[in-house]
Amino acid sequence: MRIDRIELLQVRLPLVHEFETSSHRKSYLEHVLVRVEDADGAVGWGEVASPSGPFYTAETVETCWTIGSSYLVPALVGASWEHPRDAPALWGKVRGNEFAKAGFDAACWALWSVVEGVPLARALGGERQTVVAGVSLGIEAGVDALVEQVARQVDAGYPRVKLKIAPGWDVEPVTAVRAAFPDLQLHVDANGAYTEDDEHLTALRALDGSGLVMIEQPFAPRNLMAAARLQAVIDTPICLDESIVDGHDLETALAVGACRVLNIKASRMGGLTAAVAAHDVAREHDIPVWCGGMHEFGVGRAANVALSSLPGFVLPSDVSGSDKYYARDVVTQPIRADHGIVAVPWDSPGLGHDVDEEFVRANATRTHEGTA
Ligand code: OSB
Ligand code: MG
Repeated sequence: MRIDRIELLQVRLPLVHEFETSSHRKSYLEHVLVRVEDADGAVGWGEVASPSGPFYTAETVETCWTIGSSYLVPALVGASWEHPRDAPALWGKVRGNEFAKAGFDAACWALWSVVEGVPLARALGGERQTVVAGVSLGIEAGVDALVEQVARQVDAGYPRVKLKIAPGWDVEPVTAVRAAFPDLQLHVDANGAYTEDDEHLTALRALDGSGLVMIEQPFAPRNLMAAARLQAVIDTPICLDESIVDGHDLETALAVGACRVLNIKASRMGGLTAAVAAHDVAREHDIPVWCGGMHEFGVGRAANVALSSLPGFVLPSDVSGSDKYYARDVVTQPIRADHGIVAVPWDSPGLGHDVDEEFVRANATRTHEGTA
């Protein structure tokens, strides 16, 4: 396989509802779409889902644009490869920059599955034709507003709700949501905002009594030992997100007992190839996994749905319908959840969703082209 033309399109879409995490608040997202084309005109799309600012990880849209246009486009365009799992080796000398790489890796998988005539889910080793979606709710102005948001999602049929927490916004909102929804699968995500200070540890240990499915990323990404120490004294499983960027991180986390659940994000790990490998390792260790989200547009969301169809993804994934985030999406059949169930495209080749190129181009804030 050989890609003759690569186009990068930075696209900006407003969020239906502002989203706040422990680090920042956002009202729109700006992702870079990667469009790859072979000599026969077959096309594959990938999405670089980096947040705008360096708060989730070190990358930003700007760094992804620079790395993508200066290093990844030249590494991929005109190169020959057999299978998408071989594509990451083309940019193997580029360190870090996983979000940027992930968009290119996904575009290769999408193109390859189009050319081979197989749905992306099957190309990745997926086995399920539906996946269960959970929703992720940001920090709200107050507890009442949060309970109202949870009620909306429960009414929509989502079986699992994750709440963003931060020091000072933890025990109180979680207790209120738990009181209102005693049987809901509930989990919290701190995005690394806690330390091992007494006050923080007291709050985290208090959450242990709330019947949470997991506590996600309590401590800073590299602080695996803090996660291991907390996991040793609480019953609630700790899930890692930001901490696990490659297979070595996963090996270390498992060895020190830093997590009992893994959030797999292709974006965070440099692509679908790495995500599938992490899934395989987690499965060997009996670690349940689920697919995290980065508020992806339809291209990235469709790839996440395909990934979630692999057998180790046994917990609900953050692949809620795109209508929760965007009034209009970049694909013409937006991803929809029906009572928390999302259909995996199983009969059409590639992503299984057509990209609305006119809409993408109309909303592109900049473009770049590389040809062989
Ligand atoms: O930690 O999962 C996270 C969004 C931006 C940055 C980090 C995270 C998130 C989400 C989004 O929780 C969930 C979704 O896309 O549905
Ligand atoms: Mg997370």
